[in-house]
Amino acid sequence: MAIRLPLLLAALPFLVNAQNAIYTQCGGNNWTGGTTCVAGTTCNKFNDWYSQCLPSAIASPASSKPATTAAATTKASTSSSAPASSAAAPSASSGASGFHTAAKAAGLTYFGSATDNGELTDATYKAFLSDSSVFGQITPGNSMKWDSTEPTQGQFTFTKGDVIADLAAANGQLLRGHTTVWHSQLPNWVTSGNFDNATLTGIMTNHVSKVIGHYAGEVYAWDVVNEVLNDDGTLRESVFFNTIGESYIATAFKTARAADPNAKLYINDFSIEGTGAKSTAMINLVSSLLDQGVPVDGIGIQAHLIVGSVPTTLQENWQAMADLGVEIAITELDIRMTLPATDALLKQQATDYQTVVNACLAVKGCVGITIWDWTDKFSWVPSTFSGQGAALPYDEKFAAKPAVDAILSSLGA
Ligand code: 9MR
Repeated sequence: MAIRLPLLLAALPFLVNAQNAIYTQCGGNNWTGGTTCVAGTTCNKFNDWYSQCLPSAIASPASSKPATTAAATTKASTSSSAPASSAAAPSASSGASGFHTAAKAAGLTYFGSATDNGELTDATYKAFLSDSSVFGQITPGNSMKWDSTEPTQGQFTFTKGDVIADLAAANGQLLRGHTTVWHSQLPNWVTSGNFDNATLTGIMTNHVSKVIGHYAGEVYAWDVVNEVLNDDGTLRESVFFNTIGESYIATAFKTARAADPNAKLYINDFSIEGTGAKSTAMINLVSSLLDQGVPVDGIGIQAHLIVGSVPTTLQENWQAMADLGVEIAITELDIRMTLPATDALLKQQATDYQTVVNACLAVKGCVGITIWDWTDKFSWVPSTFSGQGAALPYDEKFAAKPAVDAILSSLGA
């Protein structure tokens, strides 16, 4: 599978003519372009708003899939109801669009995507995000953060967060809450208030209570605290740590549990993908919290990765985390590259996405994977890392990259 797509991509220059090229749009509501795909490809309907020219081998019904298609890595642990092998693409379209369906069949709870309010004005984007065979879970990228929900002390605004929550409900998707206590995207009144310990503890618990309470019953899992560790494994200095001390973490979790007893409560961080000082510190921190009876249900691994530099110790590291008895989730996956995106980089990216998916499938307790949005059109990467981008499985024009097929292959689709 990994070989077939690059070969097709390499053949691209010879295939292009008046017909639609591979991986370009070929239909959908309001689409005025051509609807005929080049030889070797078939126009596949993703949803009412988007059809795309895909390799005919992918588009074919399950029975005609090439024997070389990778079989599912059956979820190591999980329930006996997980199929032992790939439930291969049941229709022409799902073979190209069914991340979540494939993830479920492979034993995960969900495959999801981050999103953001402004992006939802793009009808094609919104329609694909809303396809619950593709994404069974969504995360608001910004609209449940402190600066959005309590920009002025004591005045809570849930308008934007509610849009995402309502969308998840309408689509039948799980919702991840992100995030209540974080050093970043805090309003000035929090960071510059010079509050004493008791006052800031009250402010923090009120915030956690109000926000998680507002969404009680709607959120599958909350990133209760985000990025509390430094890269060397020490606790990050923040207004919360500096004023309250380490206990702010336990207090936030206890408050979250009281606000929504049914939500999974996560500690979320970056650079804890592979083994190392920060991962060890995370394991020690969660172990200590659990020993104290603090209600931590999961560790969120952000996974903002770099093409060609994915750690080799993912599975070992995630298993060590899961061995604590908590869930593991890949919460913000993207794999960036130095632009321009070449065939070689896209091929490596596909392999790297597979490495992440395979590691999650192999670890008992790894319940789901969320990509940090699905299209490069709305990726945070280019504005943060100059000269880098192309980090997501779909490009800025919504065309599938090799990573799409690679992810599906790892998931057994
Ligand atoms: O995707 C988010 C982007 O739109 C914001 O500008 C940015 C501001 O901090 O936050 C991004 O999301 C971050 C997430 O909340 C926490 N982990 C890192 C993510 C990427 O920066």
